[in-house]
Amino acid sequence: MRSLPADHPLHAPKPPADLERWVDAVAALTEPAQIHWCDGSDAEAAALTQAMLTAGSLETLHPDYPDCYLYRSHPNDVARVEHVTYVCTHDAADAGPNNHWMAPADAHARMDDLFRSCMRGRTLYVVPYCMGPLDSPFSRCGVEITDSPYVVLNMRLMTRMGNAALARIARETRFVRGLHSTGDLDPDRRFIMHFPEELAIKSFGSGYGGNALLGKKCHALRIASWQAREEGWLAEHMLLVAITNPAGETHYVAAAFPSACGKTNLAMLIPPASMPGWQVRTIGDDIAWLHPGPDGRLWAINPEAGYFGVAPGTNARSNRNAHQMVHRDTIFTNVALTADRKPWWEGLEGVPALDWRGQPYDPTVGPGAHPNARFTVSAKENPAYAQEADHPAGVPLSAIIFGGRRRTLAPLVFEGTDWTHGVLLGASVASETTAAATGAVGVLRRDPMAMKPFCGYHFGDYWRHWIAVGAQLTQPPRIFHVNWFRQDANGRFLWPGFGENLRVLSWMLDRVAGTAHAVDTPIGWMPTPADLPLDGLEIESARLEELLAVDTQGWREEYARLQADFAQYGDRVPAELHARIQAAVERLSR
Ligand code: OXD
Ligand code: MN
Repeated sequence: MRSLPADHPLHAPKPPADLERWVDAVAALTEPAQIHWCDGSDAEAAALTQAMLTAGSLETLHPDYPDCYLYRSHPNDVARVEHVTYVCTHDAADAGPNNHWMAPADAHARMDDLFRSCMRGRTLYVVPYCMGPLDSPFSRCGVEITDSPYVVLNMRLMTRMGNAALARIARETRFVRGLHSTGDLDPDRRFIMHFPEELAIKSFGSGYGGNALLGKKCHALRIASWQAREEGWLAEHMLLVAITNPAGETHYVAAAFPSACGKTNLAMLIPPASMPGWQVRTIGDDIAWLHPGPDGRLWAINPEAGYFGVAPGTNARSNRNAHQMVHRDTIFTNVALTADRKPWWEGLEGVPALDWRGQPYDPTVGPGAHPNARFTVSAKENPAYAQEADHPAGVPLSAIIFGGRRRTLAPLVFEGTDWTHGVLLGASVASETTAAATGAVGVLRRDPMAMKPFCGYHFGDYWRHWIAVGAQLTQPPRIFHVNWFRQDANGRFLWPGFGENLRVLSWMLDRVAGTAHAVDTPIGWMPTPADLPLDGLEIESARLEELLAVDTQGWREEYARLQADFAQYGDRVPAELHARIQAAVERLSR
């Protein structure tokens, strides 16, 4: 059944026998017209691109955008679909109330029915990939079988894909099996199933982003979080940055925010002109795998090799690096087009001619670009790309930041008093929902560690595991909570955000160095306005006071809500977290 394309390099590694058997079994079920083993070469990408252009499923853009293409997904298939995303463990309790659950046998039967004959007339692509540097002991491999050339092209940008990954798989033999078909894009026949005990994923009926690029959310978060617990590490929804201060010292920081809360912008932050000598370089913008090191520090790698970033709002002011890097070798999904075929989205100047559906743009009908329109681009195109992203050992973390999008209550920044308190800060993250997932936008929901849609097991066990990992660290990173999104009564943002966020990061790094002052409050350590480096920033002192105030009554109510939210996780919630809430509530009541 296996047929190599004519231009397949002679040095293609021999796949392990169980991979070949799996591909044969999937082919017998799905009945593709042909099978293509992806080698990851430029020639392969060029051929796939050409075939999609000929078929009309990709479009070329203005010559100012060399090797950039536009893809329009089906209008019913524009975001992750959490309501049909399942974790299928033998014991339902292991998936936890934070996941939808189905018994593995039932899930396999349902999915196999959907997959039966679904690739007739299509090509089955075998996509070997490695999450993380090819030579890192922390990296993990997978193979995605898909019938979507768009998925192949995206996986090539987002992961280390092709022969090199296959060679590692042949050596290691253990890999995550991801089976994907766009099916008929019928939303009623769309499911994203995870089988962590089998290291397997089955995704049917969507061709979009996190539903279809199985290396990303499905493998690197849901399956990897399970694997990480078994192996003693953490798979997290975090960006990773290298921050160098004017003295030339570099610190590595990881930050978890819910989807579309500015992780990509923070990962590519441009220091304000009034902070000369600072430099921020990007290691990752979405996912970090964290390992306790033999030196008692926490070491991080970015398992991805590219960015699948939200386009709307990206411009030279909000994210100059991203704006610059999406001018070549980029796949745009669901953006609008100007009359001269330049990609366009809200936040850029001018108006488009065609909206994301390809219809003449009419602002009374809706936005030009879909609010979850994306760019896919290799991380190497980022002018601020950090070479450390390829270090097999990763980078040691000085700080971890949690945050959410909250109009009220959560101050600009506060710090956990120790690792366990930091775990509570992560577990209490809440954020107003965005367009990255289907469903209402702007509703406050609890999103612990920004992992609500991505943790592959019971949150109570997950927090326990976080505490256990911390217990192995003699030099743990400090843990902070931020909120860039506070608004005043008139809906005006209180904090300018973007590059100015470096002021908050600078205070954090001084805390790490032991040189910055903070006040001991019931919710954690907090700077006073005088503690933040604000030279060159014009901001009214009343605003700063509001940003750095602790609303006693509001926090009592918040902790009551948190306890109610924790109640659903029953006695798996670590007693330490209850104790920390209790201590905070007592201090607030004094
Ligand atoms: C993403 C998300 O696409 O979190 O990164 O939704
Ligand atoms: Mn994400």
